[in-house]
Amino acid sequence: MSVLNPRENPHNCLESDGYGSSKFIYKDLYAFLRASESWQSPLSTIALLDMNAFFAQVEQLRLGLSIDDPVVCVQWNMLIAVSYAARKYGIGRMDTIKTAKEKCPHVILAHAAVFVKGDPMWSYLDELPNQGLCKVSLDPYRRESRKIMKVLKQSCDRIEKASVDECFMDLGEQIYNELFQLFPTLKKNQDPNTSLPPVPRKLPSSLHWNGFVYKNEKEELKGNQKNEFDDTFEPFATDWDDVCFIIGSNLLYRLRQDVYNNLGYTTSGGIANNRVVAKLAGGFRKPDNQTIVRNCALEDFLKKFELTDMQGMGGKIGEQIITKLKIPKGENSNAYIRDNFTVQTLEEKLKEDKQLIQKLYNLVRGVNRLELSFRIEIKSMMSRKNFQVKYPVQTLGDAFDWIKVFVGDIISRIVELDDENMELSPTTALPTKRRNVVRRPKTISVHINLNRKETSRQSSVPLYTDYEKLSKSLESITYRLLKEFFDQTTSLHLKNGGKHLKDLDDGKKDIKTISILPINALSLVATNFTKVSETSVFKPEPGHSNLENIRKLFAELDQEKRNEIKSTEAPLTVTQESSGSTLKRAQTSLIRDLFTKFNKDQQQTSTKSSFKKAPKSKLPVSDSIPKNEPNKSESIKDLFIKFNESQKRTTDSLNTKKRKSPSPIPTAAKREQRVLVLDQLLNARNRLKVPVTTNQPEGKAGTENYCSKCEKEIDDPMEHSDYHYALELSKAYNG
Ligand code: DCP
Ligand code: CA
Ligand code: CA
Repeated sequence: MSVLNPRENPHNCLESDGYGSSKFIYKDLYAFLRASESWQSPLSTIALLDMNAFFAQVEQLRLGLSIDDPVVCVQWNMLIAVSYAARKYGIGRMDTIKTAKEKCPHVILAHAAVFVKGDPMWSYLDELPNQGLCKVSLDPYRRESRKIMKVLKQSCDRIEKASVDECFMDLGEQIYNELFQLFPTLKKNQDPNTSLPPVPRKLPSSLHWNGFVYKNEKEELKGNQKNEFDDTFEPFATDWDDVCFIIGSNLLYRLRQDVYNNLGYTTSGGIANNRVVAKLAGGFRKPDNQTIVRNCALEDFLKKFELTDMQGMGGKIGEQIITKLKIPKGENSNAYIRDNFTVQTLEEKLKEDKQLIQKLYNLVRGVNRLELSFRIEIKSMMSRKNFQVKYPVQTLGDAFDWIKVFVGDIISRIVELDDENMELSPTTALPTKRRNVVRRPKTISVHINLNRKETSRQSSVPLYTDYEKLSKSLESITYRLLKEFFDQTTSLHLKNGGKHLKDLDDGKKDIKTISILPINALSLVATNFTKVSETSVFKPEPGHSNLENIRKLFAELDQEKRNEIKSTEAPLTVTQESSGSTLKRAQTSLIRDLFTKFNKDQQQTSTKSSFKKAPKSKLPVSDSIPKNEPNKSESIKDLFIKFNESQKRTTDSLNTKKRKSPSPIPTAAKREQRVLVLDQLLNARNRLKVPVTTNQPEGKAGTENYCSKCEKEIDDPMEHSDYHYALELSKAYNG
């Protein structure tokens, strides 16, 4: 069922097929209680959730656009994600910017964020970035992906992140709990081998299928064949597996609603007894819908797909099997193999290993129970750039500029890794021993592609938990490796009269200007990840401020854009419902500074927060700011996040010239919300503010420049107060 346009459930009760006995036993239900057994149960209920046109949706929301705007996410001149609104014009991923514009002249092109050569922080550029001087950053999408996972983890802890935009969930445990609540005929503590009672004739009135229930052929023949996509089909529950799927379909729908209500993303979902079919089901009705493949429809559903669509059978391997088995053209490969081969005849024809034969035999029957993996095993991280002839990398400085980008890229992935390992949610799926663990690469290697030949140099790296120390250390080690490499190759000597680096480095000349033969590509690989220590990453380290980077990070708040906001919106006047004051420039700049500090924390320590459940609304949570004063439980972090979101959206939407619909809510209301949040922030700051001049020891009275907390003289009371504020904030933020 659609999250955007839900339909009312009929009020009549769903009926089961009769009073027949169940083919399941209590053991099948008890298996739900253990993650290691749940997926193996004949009742197993696995869901797949996949984001619709993911990167395009991220860009659509970032730019404050509506779901009806034809947004496409672009990388250079390629389309990497196409919104469903743009798909209506026939635009697909194979289009280029040019062909997309031909199909839809008002298509909205949103280029992915990029690292600009020399800058370790990614940013969104206002114009199409220069491929020679930029490298795409996928960090914004990974961040959104993490947010989505956090929302989902609040309700389901058996979750496997399968890619940046999809995950599998084992719904067994929640189904188990609901089953025993809803069906008094089910008794706990029964002998595991006892049969389950029959499914009651009338199901509890709360139970209805949610989504598109795939019909098997018999049902198809009975019903109206023309309506293949019949969303109102509510089949009988013939046994407990159907009941599990009914409950599962409601759980999945609620999860999809959570994602939409909290973050604004639409999704598609699938449910089946195993992950392979759940994945196929997830892609069956897109966007904003979900498909349920009951066990009685499994084989018929697979006829909609070919062998090569099945997990592990894509590409050559599937095609080879089809050829070897001589499957006639026009026949459905899954059905043909199922109907014409036994394990033995498959062995004879294919002569492949036994494991593959058994896998194939099961796959075409939709029997492929595979475990979900809840662990995050990072083996390596790579950041790479192929250089264009027009923008050669021909000095040590050029190479160093790209190293900075690679290190920035890898650090943001390490932040993400920490975030996942430090996930402190009580329902976290990570085994306890893997929680609170910081993992760092022990080895770094730089790969230099020179004259189309790839050479690498590697070194061990110190295991810093602190991001800034790690980043500086990665930069300097990689730079050293590069210098060593060039010093040992003719690349540098040829360009510098046969001289070595030590001859060229006379202390006068910046050695970064030293020429090298142009390199084709450069990459940095972090490997050998190892556990470092406990929660040290989250300790605030005010002494290691990284203001320069933060300023860059907030390039979006640059003067030009501020002016733009001011000219469009200033002054930020609070409307009647709020306090009635006008925000002074100083206040906004103070907030901005605090915000910068906050974001530094956020950037450096990442987040271990969980999302608050938003009021059920069609708007993303960031736009749904309550109109009353913040209560005590509303953390400063939340206020900052709201401010961040509202600020970002306005700034971004102001910079989107091509937008059709400005944002999901009117600008005036949004402005008012932002001002309200700013006020709340100011109040919050006042609550935390440190008394800088009180309780001075004797002799210090009257001095403004004394901090009682630190018991020392300070230079700038305002800044110092902000330093304490940042500490408090960090405490509040880190719990
Ligand atoms: N992606 C990419 N290049 C590809 C495939 C995908 O950059 N060749 C990125 C962009 C997609 C995201 O991964 O938005 C998720 O990929 P999907 O295959 O799930 O496709 P979408 O989410 O874009 O669309 P759909 O709604 O069909 O799932
Ligand atoms: Ca997707
Ligand atoms: Ca996907």
